[in-house]
Amino acid sequence: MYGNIISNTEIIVDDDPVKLQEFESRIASGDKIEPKDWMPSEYRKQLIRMIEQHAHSEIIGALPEGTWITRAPGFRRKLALMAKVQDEVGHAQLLYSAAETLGKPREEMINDLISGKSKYSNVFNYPAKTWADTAVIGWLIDAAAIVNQLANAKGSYGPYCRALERICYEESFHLKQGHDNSVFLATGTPKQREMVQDALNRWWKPVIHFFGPPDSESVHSEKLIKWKVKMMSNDQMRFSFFDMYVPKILELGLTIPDEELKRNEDGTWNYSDPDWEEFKRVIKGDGPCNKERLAVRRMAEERGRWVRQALLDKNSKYVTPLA
Ligand code: FAQ
Repeated sequence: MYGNIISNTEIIVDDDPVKLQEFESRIASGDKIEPKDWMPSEYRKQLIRMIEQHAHSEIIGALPEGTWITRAPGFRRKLALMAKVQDEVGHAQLLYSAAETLGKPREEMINDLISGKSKYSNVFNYPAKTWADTAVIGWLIDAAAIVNQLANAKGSYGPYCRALERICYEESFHLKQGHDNSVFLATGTPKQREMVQDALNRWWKPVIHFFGPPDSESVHSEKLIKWKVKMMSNDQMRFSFFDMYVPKILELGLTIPDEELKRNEDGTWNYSDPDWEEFKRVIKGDGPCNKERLAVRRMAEERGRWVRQALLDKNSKYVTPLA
């Protein structure tokens, strides 16, 4: 038996070499792979890992900004932030559905998140200390996410690409909301400028980490790029982000907290060591907010259990029969 799922997520690693070759030719010719198509077990496993981590990142990503909804200055900003946070949770729904097409049940994914088994993006383990942090998250984290997602939306797995395409439309609005808030603060009073500069100083390193370790240390990139799951390497994404956003940050009169940041003639960038040891600690669960984030998620799971049970119970007084 080759490359079949033998339980929900346990996978036999041998793959039929003939089928593997056909699969790789389809990918090379630009075909999309769909859930019922044959795929190597490693492709399935890697997609589950990546899409699931992405889904967790969206749901946990709602938390740092979510704490600012009640404190956002003015009703219009509260409304915009509430809509943005709601969108992020919606993205998690789309992504969990895409991951489910590969055979891993949603409940198992959620359990792996709250037990700490699954990873999610490093950036959401830092606190949003002031209103300016929400501006910088909305602008630069969403921008970083768009660089990644626009590229991967052209990848090989149909359900993930379609989810990413829709997500990118919404993230583009988020980016405008974050940019608008950042411009407002950067062109405001000296105190407001100081707030947004402080926030940029706090978020710069986590944003650099966001794209993953340098290519020389990336574990999965080679095969993911070969199978068109990742359409750019970690460094290519990071450099593309620098190309687009460094000029925009400087345009606002802000200072980037890295004196060594410089574009080279070949399109690569020099930047100071952003403390990759910190990155490793944070993604292993030892960042400033990891415990708090998972505790909130665990509480939400526990508090929502009665709703899920009521929906599954056909005789429940909470469920109106459809017919
Ligand atoms: N954080 O071999 P590589 C958003 C791990 S959505 C945590 O290079 P890969 C929207 C990696 O998992 C944000 N862990 O990995 C929003 C692996 O560990 P493993 C999320 C990271 O997969 C905005 C190990 O390091 N986006 O922001 C990170 O080839 C605002 C080795 O690394 C996605 O998930 C990290 N940053 O490349 C929401 C996009 N980087 O699993 C609210 C999809 C690496 O072996 C507010 N994912 N690791 O234990 C990807 O494109 C890729 O997974 C990368 C990493 C590029 C993130």
